[in-house]
Amino acid sequence: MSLDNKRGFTSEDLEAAFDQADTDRTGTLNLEELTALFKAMDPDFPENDVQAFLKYIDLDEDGRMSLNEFKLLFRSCSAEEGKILK
Ligand SMILES: [Ca+2]
Repeated sequence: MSLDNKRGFTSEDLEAAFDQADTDRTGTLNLEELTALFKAMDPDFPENDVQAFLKYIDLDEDGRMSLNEFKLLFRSCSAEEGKILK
């Protein structure tokens, strides 16, 4: 996967992170779980941004992030950052 050499997020890393964030074991991340995940990575991460992320990536609009949506989020992030950095 092309992701590996960019940010160091492998598919397995993302699955592990997702798994850890899914504290109630529903297989999806709700806003609360997502907020906790982002805060764990960056304590100053604005909650509004978490909401915006969720809205952006939540294609089926059920208010939860699936593992696939989660992976898409990190993929689109690193792709965009790659563009900006170049
Ligand atoms: Ca959950």
